[in-house]
This record gives sequence, structure tokens and C-alpha cells, in this order.
Amino acid sequence: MTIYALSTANGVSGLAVIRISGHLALTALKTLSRKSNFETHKMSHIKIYDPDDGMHIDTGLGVYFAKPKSFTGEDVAELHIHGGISTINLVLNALGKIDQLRLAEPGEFTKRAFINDKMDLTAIEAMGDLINAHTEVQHKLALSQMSGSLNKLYLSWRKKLIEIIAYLEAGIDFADEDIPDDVLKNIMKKIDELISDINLHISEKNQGEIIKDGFRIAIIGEPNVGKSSLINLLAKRDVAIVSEEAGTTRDAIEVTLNISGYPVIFTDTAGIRKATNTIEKKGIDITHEKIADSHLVIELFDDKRKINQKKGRVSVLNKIDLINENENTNLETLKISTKTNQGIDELINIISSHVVKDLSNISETIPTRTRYILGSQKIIVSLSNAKNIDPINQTELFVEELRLAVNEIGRLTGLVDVEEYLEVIFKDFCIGK
Ligand SMILES: Nc1nc2c(ncn2[C@@H]2O[C@H](COP(=O)(O)OP(=O)(O)OP(=O)(O)O)[C@@H](O)[C@H]2O)c(=O)[nH]1
Ligand SMILES: [Mg+2]
Repeated sequence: MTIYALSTANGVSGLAVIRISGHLALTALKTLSRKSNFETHKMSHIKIYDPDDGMHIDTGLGVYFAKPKSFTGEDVAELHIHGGISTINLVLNALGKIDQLRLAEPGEFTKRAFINDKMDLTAIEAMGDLINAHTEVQHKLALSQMSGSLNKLYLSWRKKLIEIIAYLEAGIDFADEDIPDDVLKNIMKKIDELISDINLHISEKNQGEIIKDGFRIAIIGEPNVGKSSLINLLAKRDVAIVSEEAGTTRDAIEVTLNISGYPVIFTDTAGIRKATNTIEKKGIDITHEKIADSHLVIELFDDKRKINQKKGRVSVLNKIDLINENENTNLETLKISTKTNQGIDELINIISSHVVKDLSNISETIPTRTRYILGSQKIIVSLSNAKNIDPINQTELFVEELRLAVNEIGRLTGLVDVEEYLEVIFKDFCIGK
């Protein structure tokens, strides 16, 4: 079936793009435009007509991509039309009148791209990340993974294992074929190297989570020190209630901001004190959970005598506007005022340096999904099992473990193909001799 759908966002806009994919894509373009020649990959100025009653619907651009050089790998056409709701609906209706054309299901274009080997699973997932990217770093990582950095890493693991399997299988099937000694000696070394590469990949999990889900910062302190005032100032809007009454905030309130290109989630929390009120107590419990859950804690004070520097926390003295200038000259702690904005830029710089430090040297292949981590862990299990098996005397058992690992890698990229082992054997050994 040939499918079609609006590919730009729903709603009113200057332009809208309707994408058509399948063997009738060009026919549909010709039918609606009443134009008979389209050159592949070239835009043409077209008028769009309803195929039944001949109504002129819109004037725009049409382009045809002959397979396989298209997003889906099938024949694809695009109609660039005006982005009004009625225009879009009329064009979609007109397409629906053509035989064997139907509205695409969610994700169906991408699914076809996957089936036609245009993209592997990691690229598809990264494309989703790219569309949802809010910050520069998310964007950069998603673009790199969409362009195949992760797929390349996984395929390199797979290739190493397939090579080992190929050598060993050749040994079983063709007894007169000598397996070179050095190859066997190297097998365990190669597996060890692979295990450490995969462990390195798994260890980058935290960075992946931070880039995707955000660097979490809890703003804590005693009641009334100005935590909610600070979060409102950072967010540039009133997200939390500010009051001179101590114990105002009970629920943890979160805002996500872009700091140096990274998503940073600030959490305003209930002020910590010995509370008697049950609701406030619950709020304070949540504060402790948030502290445990964050990458960085900012502890606010409004009384310099109470300041203490706890490890892993950034201590900040607020309400500096109330303090006499001479009093605070030799204080090491960062001083701010949410009233006058004093010290706020410096605070943001400090936060930024913490975020950047945690994410320095990030590789383009950090695991951005839990399934990459779970899959990698399964691969390690199989490789560790293999290490306890003698590859020469128990070749089949050994190879079986490697196969499980290879399949698991195949699952990561969406490619599971056992025939490939044979291909490698045929390529590396002259079997027919
Ligand atoms: N003068 C001055 N007052 C401030 C400053 N920051 C906050 N305040 C005041 O301090 C009081 C408490 O502020 P909040 O932001 O509600 O404090 P909080 O830490 O969130 O308090 P709880 O939610 O009760 O824990 C309010 O009356 C604010 O206007 C500041 O920098 N200077
Ligand atoms: Mg508050």
C-alpha cells in the first residue's frame, strides 16, 4: 500500500508538508498536479486539484524521490502546501480518493525506512531524540547517533565476535583446515578487550541519563532562606509561592532550564526543620529524597553564622542586601540576593562549571536508552560465560555463548541474521578448494 500523511506539525502555519510513500507516490503526485513529468529529487511548481471534482485546492511545490534514494527507501513524493487547516484537510482528502492510497499509521514512514535498511534501530531512536531535543548538547548527541555513531560501535563489537566464531567454526567443519595458533591464543585476549569496551560503554550510562533527562539540582535550606525566591528568579517566572511565613513550600517544585546547552532540573524543596505539622513533615521527607536523587545540592542560608560547607554541596548566603557591607567582606561563601540579583550570574557560572565537569569528555556513543544498557549487560554475561569454556575442546559450547552475544547486539541495532556467519567463513577461507 502507498501511504500518506501530514509530516509537519498539526495546526496553522505558513507551510505544511504532506509525505507520500509507496509504489503509487509518483502517480499520486501526477494525479493531484495534473502534471506528467517529474524529475527525481527536483522541486516543481505545481497546482493541486481534487481528482474527483477538479477543484483547485492550492498552489505549491511538489517533489518526487525515486527509490531507493528516499527517506523510506520506497518511491516518495512530497507536497509542500500552505499550512491552513482547510488546505491540509482538502489535500489529504484528495489523496484519499486515489485507489490504493491510505493514511499512514504512526511511525509508519520510519518503520518502512527500517525495513528497507535505510536506518538501523539506534538511528531511528536518535531521530526521535533529535526531534525532541531541547538543548544544544541533546541535539549534538542525537544527530551523531542518528548519523550512525552508536550503530557503528555495536557493529564493531559484532564484527569482532563473528570473526572469532568464523575461525572456530571453520575448525569444526573442515578438520583438515588448520586453525592458526596465534588466532586461538588471541581469542581470549580479544574477548577480554571486548568485555572492557562494553563495560566502558555501560559506565557512560549516567552521562546519557543526564543529557537526556537533565542534571538534577536540589535547592535546600532552612525555611524562609529564599529557596522559592531563587527558583522563581532562575525560571524568570513565578513557579513557587514565596512568603515570609516559614514552611511555605511543601511539594518539590521542578523547573528545567538550559544551562550551557545542558538540560538542568532545579528542584525547590520544603525547608528543613523539626516540623510538627504532618504535611510539612511529608514535604521534608521529599526534600531528603530529592537530595539523594540529585547530581548537585545548593544549600541556601540567610544567616552567615549557620553556614557550613558540606561535601558535594554548594553553600550560598542569600539576602545579602540586608547585610551591612562591612560585615561581609571576608566571607568565602558565595553571597547572593534574590531581591537585587547580586551574585546570581556568579551562581549560574558555578552551577554551569559543575554540570560541564560532570559531562566533560562525553563520547558520541554514550548509551542514551535503558535498552542499550540492558542489552550490553546481557552481552557481558554471555562473554563471561564463554570465558569459562575451552574454545578448542568445547568449541560448540563456546561458540554458542558468542552467538548469544552476537544476537543480543543484533537486537540493539535491529539486525539479527545468522546467515552472516557462513558468509564470513566463505569470505575468509577457500572452502571449495
Ligand atoms: N531582603 C531579602 N528578602 C528575601 C530575599 N530572598 C527571599 N527573601 C524573602 O524571604 C522570605 C522567604 O522567601 P521564600 O523564597 O518563600 O523562602 P523559602 O526558603 O522558599 O521558604 P520555605 O518555602 O518556607 O522553606 C520572603 O518574604 C522573601 O521575599 C533576598 O535576597 N533579600
Ligand atoms: Mg519555599
